[in-house]
Amino acid sequence: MKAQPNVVVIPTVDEAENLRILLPKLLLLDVDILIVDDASRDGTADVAQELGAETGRISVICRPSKMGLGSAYIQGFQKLLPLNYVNIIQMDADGSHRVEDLAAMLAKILITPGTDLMIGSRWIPGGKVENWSKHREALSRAANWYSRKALATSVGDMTAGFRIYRADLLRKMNLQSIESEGYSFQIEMTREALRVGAVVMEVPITFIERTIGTSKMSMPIVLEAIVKVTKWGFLRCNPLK
Ligand SMILES: Nc1nc2c(ncn2[C@@H]2O[C@H](COP(=O)(O)OP(=O)(O)O)[C@@H](O)[C@H]2O)c(=O)[nH]1
Ligand SMILES: [Mg+2]
Repeated sequence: MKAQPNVVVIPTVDEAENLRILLPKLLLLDVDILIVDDASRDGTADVAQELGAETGRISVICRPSKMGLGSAYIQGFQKLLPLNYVNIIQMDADGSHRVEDLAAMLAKILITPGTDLMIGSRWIPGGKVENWSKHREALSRAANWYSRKALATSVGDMTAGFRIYRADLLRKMNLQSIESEGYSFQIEMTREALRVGAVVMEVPITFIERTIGTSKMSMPIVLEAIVKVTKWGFLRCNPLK
């Protein structure tokens, strides 16, 4: 693999039907694709491997069990960094992140060479969420407000999973230190990016809740985020000597 300057990492658990829709659209962009699949039982890895064999632009890491979103991304980044891609993209498999928004983000990062991390943001002017209950929206807004206060940043959507990282930024970050698995993975990565001085740009996107398959997130993952963000807020106010 390495036919393109950009590569999209997509973590998956039981997303075969979604990948059948997403991958052909993504292949229209200048991107290679890496699927990190955690023991899907619906043939997700086969869908990716078949299309990979046809195009030479998709590879798959198959892991033996559901090991978490955070470790899936870290394992993906570690495989890709030696391959010298320029941009490493994070995207969900479930159709929530639109390919047309990615195309706009790639066009924008091309003309803003100083940007180290581009976040596809729901919670800045122009950003939108479709098919979410008021309750789900309130939870995400509250999580982002709390994270901004705890980490003292102005990033509007810290839990966003739709991002373009410059590979050079990921090389500067201490990826070994990242230990979150769920929503807090995105917050922890933002925190680490800011620690190494990243220039972050947010671009408004339209996030569409999935219509196929089910969410893999759970209450323990929400609790992980609350506990971790509170700890980071405390550490910021009381740095360890
Ligand atoms: N490899 C891997 N992928 C995961 C795991 N948990 C979630 N995902 C994938 O991460 C993406 C986002 O998860 P999703 O269930 O849609 O979360 P939600 O959007 O917050 O409801 C999807 O592509 C999932 O298949 C995991 O433990 N391992
Ligand atoms: Mg989702």
